[in-house]
Order: sequence, then structure tokens, then C-alpha cells
Amino acid sequence: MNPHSFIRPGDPEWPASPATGPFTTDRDWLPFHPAPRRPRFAAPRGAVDAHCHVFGPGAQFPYAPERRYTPCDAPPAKLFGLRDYLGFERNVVVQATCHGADNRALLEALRAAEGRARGVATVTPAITDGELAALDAAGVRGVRFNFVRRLVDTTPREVLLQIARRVAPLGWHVVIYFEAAELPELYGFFASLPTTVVVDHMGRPDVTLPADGPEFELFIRLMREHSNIWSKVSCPDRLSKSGPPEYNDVVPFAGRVIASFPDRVLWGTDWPHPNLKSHMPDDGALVDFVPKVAPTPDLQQRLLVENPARLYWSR
Ligand code: 0GY
Repeated sequence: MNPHSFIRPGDPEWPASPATGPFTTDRDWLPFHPAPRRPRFAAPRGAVDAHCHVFGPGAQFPYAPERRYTPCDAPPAKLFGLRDYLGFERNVVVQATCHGADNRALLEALRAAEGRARGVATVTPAITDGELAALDAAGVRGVRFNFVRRLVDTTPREVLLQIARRVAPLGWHVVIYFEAAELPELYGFFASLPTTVVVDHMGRPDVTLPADGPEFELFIRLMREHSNIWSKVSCPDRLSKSGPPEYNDVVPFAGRVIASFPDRVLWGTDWPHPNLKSHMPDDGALVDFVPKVAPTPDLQQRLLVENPARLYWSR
């Protein structure tokens, strides 16, 4: 795939197509935005969208039998077209649960990106050292552990710890996805992980509670007490009750995390936005959320360029 075959917003082929192959997109599936606007905020050179996904195409990369949803197809050509359209340079593609532990769609995205993407995979303990080495060579730099019950069955903690110990020598990190209500129970386990740990979407706080209240304070404490723990300040669209395009109720939460831990934060679009039910965000508006929570050029540079470069492109 060359840059000319990327599909950008505004191109006739941009709007989402249903799942191909033997798959039928869920009836209530919200496809990604058909016409996102260009952001007003100009991302710094080298900016990384550090949380996004690819789906299928189903005819080529089948959705997993154990999946909890069947999305629309969202191929790498569109992800990289969006990257260029939004003024970003690189991506971190996170394995979506609809592909289970079959990382082939992710690997195709890494191949097509020609060095401009890194990956976070899902693996089982059955993976061999040779297979881990092949993922590493393809650009995978982490594994994701998902604790969100609507998305996956529970994996025993000993199994997850075993996987974390296997990937630690590769210099990989562990991405964790959970809901804030689960943090008290999971706190000790997260603190015990032997790698860098990256929390998705600030641990999904309830943004109707105060950003300096006890629930979010526990998350801040997790990061304060464990210098190996990072956070993505992503997905205001998933957390907000005040809604688009400003997502103002999420600003104090993301702003607090960035101000407190400016060297351990990442940002991503979350395109193609799996499982949203209330609305589909405009990706241009999501980019414009960045300067509201990272108000200075220095914070923006660390959030969008330096931190992801250190975690994903240091070798
Ligand atoms: C996200 C959020 C979600 C889905 C997944 O892999 C996935 O299916 O991550 C969700 O439904 O909250 O980060 O993309």
C-alpha cells in the first residue's frame, strides 16, 4: 500500500462499509464519522495517534468467533488516510477484541504503515517465544489486558502475570483497560505488574464525580505511587455526559493527569470508535480537545511526540 492508496475523509470511498465476508455488522452499530472536519489545532511535527484500531476487512481477516460485537470494516487504508488528514504522522494500533488473539489484521496494518505504526497485541499463554519474536519484528511493543466484562471473558490473574513476565524481557509494556469501579479490586494486581503499564482512557472515571474526589484520587494515587504506570488521556467521547463537540466535563480529569504526569501520558483518537451508542465523535473535534487539556506547546510536545516516541520508537 502506498500513500496514494490511503483513503481520506472527503474521498468517495471514505464512509464506512458493512463487514465483508460471512459477517453482518451489528444492527445497532454506529459507523465512524462520515465527514470529520479538519482540526483547528495543528499537531506538532511527529505527532502520534497512540490509540486506534483496525477492523478486518472481514473477508480478509475474519472476526473472532468469541467476539462480543461485529463492527463495520475499518481497514488500514482509511486509518492512515485519517492520520494524514488530521495532521498526525504515526499511529499505535491496538488489537480490538473483535479479533480476539488473532493479530493478523493488526500485523497487516503495521506492514502497510512502513514503520509509521507500532502495535499492541492480544496474546494467550500458548504463544511461543518464536511467535513473540515475530510480533516484535513486525512492530508490536505491548500486550493488552482487558478487564471490561462486556468485551471479554475474565482471564485469571496468574495467566496474565505469566504473559507479562514473558513479554517483559522484550521491553514490551502492558496496556490495561478497566472501569473505575473495578480499580479498588484490581489496584494490587496492577501495582504488581513487572513492566511499564499503560492505562486506557484514564481508567474510565465517572466524570459526574469531582476530579479531585475519592474515586479519581485513587487512580491518581496509582500513578503517583508507581512510576511505571502511564495513562492515555483519550476517549472524552466515551466518558462525557455533557457531550460533543467540547466534552467539557472530561477536561478537569484529563487536564489533571497531564499536569501531574506530563512524561507518562499518551493521546489517541480511538478511531474507528467501537461500541459507541450515544453518538459518533467527529475526529477533528477530538483533536481540538488536546489543547484544552494540554494547554502549552511543551505539554503538547510531550503528550503527542516525545512520550509515544520513547515508548514505541526507541529502537
Ligand atoms: C476502545 C474501547 C472499547 C473497545 C475495545 O477492543 C475493543 O473492542 O477496546 C469499548 O468498547 O469500550 O478502547 O476501543
